[in-house]
Amino acid sequence: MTADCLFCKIVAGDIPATVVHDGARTFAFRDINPQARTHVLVVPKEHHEGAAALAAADPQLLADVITAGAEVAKAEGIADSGYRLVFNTGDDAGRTVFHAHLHVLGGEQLGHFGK
Ligand code: DGP
Repeated sequence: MTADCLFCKIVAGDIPATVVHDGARTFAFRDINPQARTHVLVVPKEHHEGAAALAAADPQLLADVITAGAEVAKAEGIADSGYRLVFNTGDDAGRTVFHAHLHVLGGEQLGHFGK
């Protein structure tokens, strides 16, 4: 756990959250400011700054985060209709929390870019 990291505190249970998955190395909870009908954040329990840092340090753990995202989507009932997995990176993406986290978004028709 890293002091002053919001998501480390949520994983530790020091800050309340609506937990939807508690695995060996991964953890998931509902986003406090949902951007879709279903919006869950999947995090590694260990602190890693972001997706690329996690990939470099522990590629298996990054794979575990993505697998947990797919399992959450299934448990939330959105696997068949489709969903989005997102890692925000940098200011233009509006990133605010510097503990790697995967957004699982779905439960409705999502806006599409490039069309
Ligand atoms: P990002 O923009 O990718 O850094 O996403 C951070 C997300 O974290 C954002 O969608 C809102 C969510 N969030 C921020 N603070 C809290 C909190 O205290 N609890 C929960 N459940 N989610 C939070």
